[in-house]
Amino acid sequence: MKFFAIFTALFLWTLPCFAQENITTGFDLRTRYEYYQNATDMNPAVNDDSSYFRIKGSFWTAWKSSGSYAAYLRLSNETRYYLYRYSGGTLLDRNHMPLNEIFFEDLYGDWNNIVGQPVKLRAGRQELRGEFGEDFLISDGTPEDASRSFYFNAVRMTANPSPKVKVDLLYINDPRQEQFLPRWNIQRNNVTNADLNQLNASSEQGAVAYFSLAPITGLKVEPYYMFKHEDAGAAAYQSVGSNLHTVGAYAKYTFKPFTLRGQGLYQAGSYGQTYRNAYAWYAFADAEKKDWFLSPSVSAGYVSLSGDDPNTGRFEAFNPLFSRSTTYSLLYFMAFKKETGMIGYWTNLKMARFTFAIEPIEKLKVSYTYSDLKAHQPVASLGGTGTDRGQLQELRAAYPFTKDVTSYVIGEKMHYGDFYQAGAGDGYCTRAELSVKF
Ligand SMILES: [Ca+2]
Ligand SMILES: [Ca+2]
Ligand SMILES: [Ca+2]
Repeated sequence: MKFFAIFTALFLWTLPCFAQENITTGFDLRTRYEYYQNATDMNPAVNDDSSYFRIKGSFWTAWKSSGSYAAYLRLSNETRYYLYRYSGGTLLDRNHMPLNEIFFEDLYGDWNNIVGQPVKLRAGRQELRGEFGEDFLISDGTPEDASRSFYFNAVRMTANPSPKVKVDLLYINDPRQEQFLPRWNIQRNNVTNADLNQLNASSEQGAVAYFSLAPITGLKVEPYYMFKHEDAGAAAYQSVGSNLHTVGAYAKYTFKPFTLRGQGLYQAGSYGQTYRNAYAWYAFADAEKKDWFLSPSVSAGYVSLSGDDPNTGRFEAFNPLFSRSTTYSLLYFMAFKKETGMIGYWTNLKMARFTFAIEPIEKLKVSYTYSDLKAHQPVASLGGTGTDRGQLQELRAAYPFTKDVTSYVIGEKMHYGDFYQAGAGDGYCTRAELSVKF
């Protein structure tokens, strides 16, 4: 509650400036159809399939003073209409549309040009997606609700001492369930009364120092330090408390038509009573020729995330920090629940990845991605004999009708390898989305 009190105070503090008010409002509608087959149990003999629509509506209002202050509020609801949903062979929902809660997706205040300096403060519930190093470590502050929301409860100070230097300092507080702001029409389990909108595996806090440097034309270098605390009480990889330090850097170098980009990091800290250390790195090369027939582009790269060696007392699994997200795959995002206790906990991975994209007609972008996934370490509980996670294929088409009306379709297939039990079969998923901004 202390955190809520602080950002409410900051918000209220900006209100006297309404004398020079400048208010804009809007409504966003996001509609999706999603289908998953054999995505969570890797067993074609057991039904874990689901088919459903997702309808998300958001009302927002933004206020800007003529001086240094601004504020933003966004209220959202996402409701699912299940055609059917199975888990472990049991039908959980059929032709069912439980109206979900209305929640604060964003509520923050800004103080720009603090005392005339190039320093900005943003306090409250806010988005951090797309801001830090290709979302590799910071993208979703609410991983347990997947893509319903992405917000962080955070205080962020950004300093721009020169055009080539930016420094961000962040404090993050993301509880397991909503604690800070009111909700309406809260959904609860009939039997256990548990809140059905869990936000995080367990409550988490973090502190980040992130430096964005542009030393020469075309080059970006972004070193960082991140601290993360995880409470105990979640499943598997977050069952005990953890304090984790991460040091690393992201770099990107563009020399048209090529781009080289990569990231490397080291993690160390505690995991319950044991020591944990881990690493991750990736490197990609991209090329695009906008002026060629069909505007082709290609991307190839490799991702390595350390896994826990079962023969040591230490815990060596890479922790994706605040980015348990669908960056690499909608379908395989689901697979980590069985392995780590949490969806989207990308870890213990060696992945070679290749993407080819074209624009067959103006604005329509079609891409194909092939990924070969392996594990550093076998995981005995999955019942496999090896470290071949499998081969993942993704076909995607995106078409913006206008700036405010956008659409895309994704289809994915995963052929599971010997990292899983014999006869694990294939997994499939589809998503079609239409978004409208009013
Ligand atoms: Ca299945
Ligand atoms: Ca989320
Ligand atoms: Ca170990």
